[in-house]
Amino acid sequence: MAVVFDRTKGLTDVTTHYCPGCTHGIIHRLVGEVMEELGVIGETIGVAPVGCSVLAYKYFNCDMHEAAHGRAPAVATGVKRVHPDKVVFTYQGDGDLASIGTAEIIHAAARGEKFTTIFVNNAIYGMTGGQMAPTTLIGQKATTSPYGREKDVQGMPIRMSEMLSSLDGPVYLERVSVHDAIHVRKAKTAIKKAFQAQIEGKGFTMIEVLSTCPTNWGMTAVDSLTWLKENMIPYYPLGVIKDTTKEEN
Ligand SMILES: Cc1ncc(C[n+]2csc(CCOP(=O)(O)OP(=O)(O)O)c2C)c(N)n1
Repeated sequence: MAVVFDRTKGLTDVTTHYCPGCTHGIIHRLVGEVMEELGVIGETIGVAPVGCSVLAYKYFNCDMHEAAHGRAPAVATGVKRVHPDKVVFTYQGDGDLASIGTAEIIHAAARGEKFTTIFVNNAIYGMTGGQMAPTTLIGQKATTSPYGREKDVQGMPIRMSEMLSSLDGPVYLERVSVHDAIHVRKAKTAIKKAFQAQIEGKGFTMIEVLSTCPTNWGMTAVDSLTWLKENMIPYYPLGVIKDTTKEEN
């Protein structure tokens, strides 16, 4: 019988701990497929964050390094500088990257560190029980904003990709989504392009992936995909935010 779909060799043969409907699994698969298609599984070192994807080191079939909360870009900086021939990526949630780790990502991007960040923006702190993140939308309920986020109280959500695009260091920043099949394919294309840019020795690359958290959003898996599309994309527009990969180094 013909094999029409197989698990990527970029992932280990381990059942993940993610909640039903969580999109971390899809994003893991895309990163795994990209590593496999580029033939770099054995050449890649990933840095796992603190957050729901804290156990990512068990799921990716490449070498992995754990980092303290928000510090993955600092760890990746050290790893990439010691091993400039390796493909290095960080995998970070919005609490990790846009809150406790804001300084690390800004300075790594500003320095143009030559690694790739996969930024999983699900607009909430998932692991710790649904607290407000810097990316939580206005009106969105969280355990620390039970009446919904208010502009005058918590300020406006941060668009990290746009913020980083003001720096000279990043060479490629794109925001993608995984709420339907077409966008999942586009997300993979973007992740592949970022890895390729890194392999070509270009500077900092980041793919922001709009994601769901059905458990902490209090929705079914299907409703959360619709909520993402109708609420997150208008505030976090999809597309290339910065791309200088075709310019000379
Ligand atoms: C230094 C430190 N501060 C706070 C925490 C608690 N903590 C663990 S995960 C997390 C937020 C995770 O949210 P996010 O990065 O958005 O990832 P998600 O769980 O949604 O995938 C926090 C605040 C911690 N582990 N370490």
